[in-house]
Amino acid sequence: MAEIREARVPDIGGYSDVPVIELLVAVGDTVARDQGLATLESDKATMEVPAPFAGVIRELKIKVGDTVSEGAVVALIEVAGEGVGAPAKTEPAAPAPMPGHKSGAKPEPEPEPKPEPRSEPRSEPKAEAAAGPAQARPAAAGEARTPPVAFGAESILPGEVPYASPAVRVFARELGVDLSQVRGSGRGGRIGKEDVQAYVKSVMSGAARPAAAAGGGGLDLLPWPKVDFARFGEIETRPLSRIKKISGANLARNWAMIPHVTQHDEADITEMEAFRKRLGEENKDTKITPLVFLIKAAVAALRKFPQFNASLDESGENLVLKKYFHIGIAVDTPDGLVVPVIRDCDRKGLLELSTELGEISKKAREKKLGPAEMSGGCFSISSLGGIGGTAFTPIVNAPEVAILGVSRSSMKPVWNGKEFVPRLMLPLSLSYDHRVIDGADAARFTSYLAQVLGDLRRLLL
Ligand code: CAO
Repeated sequence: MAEIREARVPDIGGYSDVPVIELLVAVGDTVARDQGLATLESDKATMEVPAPFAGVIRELKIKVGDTVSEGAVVALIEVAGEGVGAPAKTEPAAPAPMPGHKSGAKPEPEPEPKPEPRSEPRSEPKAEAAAGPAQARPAAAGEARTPPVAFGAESILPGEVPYASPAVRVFARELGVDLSQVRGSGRGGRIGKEDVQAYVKSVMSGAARPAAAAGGGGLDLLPWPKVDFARFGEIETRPLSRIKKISGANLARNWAMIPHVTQHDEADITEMEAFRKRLGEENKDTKITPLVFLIKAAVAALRKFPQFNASLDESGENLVLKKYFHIGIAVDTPDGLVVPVIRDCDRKGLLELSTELGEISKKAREKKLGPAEMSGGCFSISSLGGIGGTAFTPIVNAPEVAILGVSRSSMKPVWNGKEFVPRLMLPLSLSYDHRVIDGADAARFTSYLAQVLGDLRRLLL
């Protein structure tokens, strides 16, 4: 006899008003017990609401964009089975906890499932959850508890990428796909089912090679050291900010996947600085820093060396050359590094760029940048010149192929052929993807940059 029962959001570890980002089923679908019904995403974790019992989805009570808390009804499921009570009666299923979260003292018909062992690098759903609809079985009487869904904030920690929902992980595991090899096309690099499918297709067509098959490929790194720091003294543990988690995951990938080399150089900006000061006096309402001159000089160098204004495509076999000049600027915020993009820098003057730079820096620090304002960059500049230092090695912001690091200018004695003269020298550090750019080209690029900064008339050429 059929019975309509409510599937509710289980204990999600104290989170409330968590956005629904994905519905994993539709009305009329047959679902297995434990199968994902919807994906929730808080600022710290992605969680999947599992079906507490097998059956047919009769009604969905939530939609993408809603926010939900523990106990919210997600769907009405028609459960077929014996002894499940009166037909068409609506009966809530007791929400059970996610792993690692304590439940109330309700009598449970099944033994408490063990949470995933902490030592596992990535949380994976139970094998049972991988059964899928084909192996759906009717729920037995009293079988209303929700098994754990393995997910937690740690799922997006830099060391724990990739970022994918449990359903996608199950799907990938069924196909034997290592998710760390898959590029996510979703928000924040989230991997969807279609990304896994695209990866499988590219492997089958020979366009991509799994790391393990690449002969000595794969990083095969030691696990992160586990240290009980409290044994050595007093400690305090603070969670990483969301920005740090996301940028950390990107930086780790870029550092691991791009063969980096950094070319160092110096530009004589004595005349440029004199001009900048004059411009500042004439335009007291606008803060004009050396950075806007660097943006213009970078555009000139990108024009002259188009392979720097490029990206490798997904196959890694083609270089996509860009005819536009959108420059990413690394901005230091209290929560971490963000890289807003200033568009069409070739068409903007120093004053317009200064105004825009001020606006995006302010927006970045107020956490008001939208994803569109941080995408589409061709080349990035990371300036630590306002702070100090003589050189550093910035990490290329993939899929760009180069990034310019700028340190603090200082007066130096420079030999002019007859004598040492005091000149204001600006340190430049260009990191580049050596798969695309040769060392000689990098040296030409920084030399040209230095020439342009040394004599701004070259911008007119
Ligand atoms: N040499 C000497 N002085 C410099 C300089 C340089 N290379 N670059 C900037 N300055 C001066 C500026 O002229 C300004 O001087 P005044 O206060 O006298 O006007 C002062 O330093 C502060 O500049 P600023 O940092 O506020 O402005 P900016 O345009 O140079 O940079 C921004 C803007 C947003 C890029 C910067 O504030 C920032 O966030 N930098 C950090 C980027 C970062 O974290 N990179 C690391 C990434 S890798 O982890």
